[in-house]
Amino acid sequence: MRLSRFYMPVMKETPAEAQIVSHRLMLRAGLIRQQAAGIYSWLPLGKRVLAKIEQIVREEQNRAGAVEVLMPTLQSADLWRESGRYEAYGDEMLRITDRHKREMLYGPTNEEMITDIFRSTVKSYRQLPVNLYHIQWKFRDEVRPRFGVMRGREFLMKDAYSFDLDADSARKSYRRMFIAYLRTYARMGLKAVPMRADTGPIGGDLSHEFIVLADTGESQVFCHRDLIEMPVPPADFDYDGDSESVVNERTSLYAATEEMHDAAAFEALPEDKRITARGIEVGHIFYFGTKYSKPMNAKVAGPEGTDVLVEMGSYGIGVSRLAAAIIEASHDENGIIWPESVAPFDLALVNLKPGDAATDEACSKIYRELGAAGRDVLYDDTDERVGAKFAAMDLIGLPWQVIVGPKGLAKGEIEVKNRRTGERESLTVEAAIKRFATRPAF
Ligand code: 5CA
Repeated sequence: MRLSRFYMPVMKETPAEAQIVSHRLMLRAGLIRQQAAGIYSWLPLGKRVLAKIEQIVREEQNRAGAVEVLMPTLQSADLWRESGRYEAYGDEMLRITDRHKREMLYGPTNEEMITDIFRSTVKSYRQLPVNLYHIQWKFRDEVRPRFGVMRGREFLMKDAYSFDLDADSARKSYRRMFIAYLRTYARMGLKAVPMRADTGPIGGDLSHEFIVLADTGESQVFCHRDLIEMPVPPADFDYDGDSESVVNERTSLYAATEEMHDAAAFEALPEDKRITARGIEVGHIFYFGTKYSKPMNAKVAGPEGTDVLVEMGSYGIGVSRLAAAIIEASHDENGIIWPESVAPFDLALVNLKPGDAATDEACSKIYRELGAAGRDVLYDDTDERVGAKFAAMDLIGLPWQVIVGPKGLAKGEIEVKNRRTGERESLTVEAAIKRFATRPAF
């Protein structure tokens, strides 16, 4: 993409309304724009990041055996009356009446709808287990939407729902998602720690929140230091094999959010292993048994011929929140530093002197060849001042900057800058093309 044709409304000033760094940087780098309290448009750079995050989430869900669907944002109130949550959800639910005076709502979550789909299509235990997920916008009329997309009213969530014949296999489904989550966040460059958590309005007695430690996090959390650096299972992890030891290795170490905190158990840890910190909740998984299948009568014919209520769990990831969480975890005083796996473009190509025949030709070659190799290049071909170009590129935080100027070219060289480390390296045009032509595996 040529910057001269792109739409990237960066701001020099720090927006006054933004209290945390990710919100400030998302506004300044032109990723999002507020439309109403807690409701945002995603501008091109933000949209690209969101798509990258979604894709990682999707790949890891698929790998763990979950199957993608897409349910609507609008739901019928009747379904929620069946589960008893229509009244219970209270003011957080956005209620809508259609022209026929039918009561509808903008979905804050989808347990009821997926249970309805399940009960009308799955009849036998032989069809189990099933895990269906979608990536869809949700609406929760939060009392205090704040920090940009971190706590929005409209936000993008991945929500998966598992159906099993009995508690044992439901716990297996839960562990699959637990492991998929570890991989998902690690691929985005995040260290997310699973912690025992309160189940809130979703319900059930077993749940883990996945927490990224950050000073600006909304939750107070307590955990064992060893959890932070623990390596995650590999891409070829056998989901049909032993998931218990991976999960137990983690759940046997202390980690809890404030609501579930057991001060005595925490104090019993050696002092140098105790971490008390703020955290961002980037995911939450639940096992709630028959909480929805029972009132909604979701049954299958069991092996003995009698009907059995299915055991369920649900598994959420805050997709739009992750864009902000990644920035909280990865930025410096000049702007965002995107991990390569979620960067809106793979690299920036900066032409220091557009109009100069040699720089134009070198840039055009790099742009075309890397484009043909499937890499996403943002080519700054504008007449901006050099200082402004560098400031904008640092602000938007692409992992690499390939800088082409007449002086270097006269010696046959261009410069490659690593945004994270600031390290610079001189290379020939050919060497730079070779370096960036293949997309690394994340
Ligand atoms: N049905 C379950 C799991 S599918 C559920 O709704 N869980 S949840 O309420 O915990 O939400 C899942 C994830 O969505 C959270 O972990 C969080 O990362 C994200 N999330 C929740 N509320 C918001 C919000 N207001 N703004 C941005 N992200 C949010």
